Amino acid sequence: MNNNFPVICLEKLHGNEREATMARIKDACENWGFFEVVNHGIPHELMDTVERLTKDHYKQCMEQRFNEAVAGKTLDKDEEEQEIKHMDWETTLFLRHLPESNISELPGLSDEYKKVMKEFASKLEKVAVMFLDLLCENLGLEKGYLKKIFDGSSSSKGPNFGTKVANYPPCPKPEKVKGLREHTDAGGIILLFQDDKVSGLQFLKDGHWLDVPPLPHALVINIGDQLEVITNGRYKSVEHRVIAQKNGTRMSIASFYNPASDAVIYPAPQLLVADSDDDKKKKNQVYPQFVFQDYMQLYSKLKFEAKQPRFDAFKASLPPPIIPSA
Ligand SMILES: O=C(O)CCC(=O)C(=O)O
Ligand SMILES: [Fe+2]
Repeated sequence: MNNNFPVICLEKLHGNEREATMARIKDACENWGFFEVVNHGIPHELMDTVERLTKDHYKQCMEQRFNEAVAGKTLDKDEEEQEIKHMDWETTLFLRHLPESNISELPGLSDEYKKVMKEFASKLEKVAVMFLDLLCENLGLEKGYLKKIFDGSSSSKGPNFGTKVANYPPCPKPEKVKGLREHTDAGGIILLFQDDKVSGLQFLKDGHWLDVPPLPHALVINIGDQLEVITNGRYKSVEHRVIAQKNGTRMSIASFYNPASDAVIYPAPQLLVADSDDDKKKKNQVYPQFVFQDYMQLYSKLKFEAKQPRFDAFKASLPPPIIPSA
């Protein structure tokens, strides 16, 4: 099933295979919504250190708490064989990088871990910003178009960028609880450094759940709801979930490069029908216009629901969108 899962070597963007590589990125964005990139420029040694320190932190600060607070209680208490739908079998730690870092204020992290995560985040930020321009190129949007939307207004604090460090502990009854329930990601572009041995991440393609194969030192990239709106549905944010595993703890470090809180999100006029007739353009605009922080407020309540009602809520609550002329 997974034989064709896109794995793209970014080094080839610098040589005579650039065109073919751009075409692979286009196919991955249009037809998969999930893909892996290798040779992305982030040093493997740095990734190895991130992995080692993340696993150390989990062992020291998270594992016991999870076992006491969650593991022992939830599964044993409920003798019925029904799936538990109100929780996820994971431990999480959230780091914010932009608009300003909160890493130095977080308790329980060693100075070395803080320093390494800051360095990793600054490298991931560069990859995310580079990707926004690669997407522009593939979409026929001018260079910088997406970044400018993500930057927000002139008085804005700029894009939001954060990392969710998760560990999915082994689960004795994976049929009863998900590592992480099915959802799409709210934001822009997501870069994930996942465990190279313990799998579990799946995404939906053509009605089937497919595994995202573990691949050492790769970054998994996926598209969030905001890029679906801006591309007027040309790229889709794809449903994904994590299956809890009986054996092994799975590390996952997901970094979310999102628009500024005050960014106005709307389909790029260039991606609506190339027709001078304004009525036709409006008809072709299947996504609404909204302010990113309003979307996030709704998402925080409806993360595990289908995305369409979220988009519809903005269609219903706002006056007809203003479509700037192309
Ligand atoms: O842990 C993973 O592999 C995915 C995490 C994820 O989808 C999320 O946090 O939104
Ligand atoms: Fe996600």
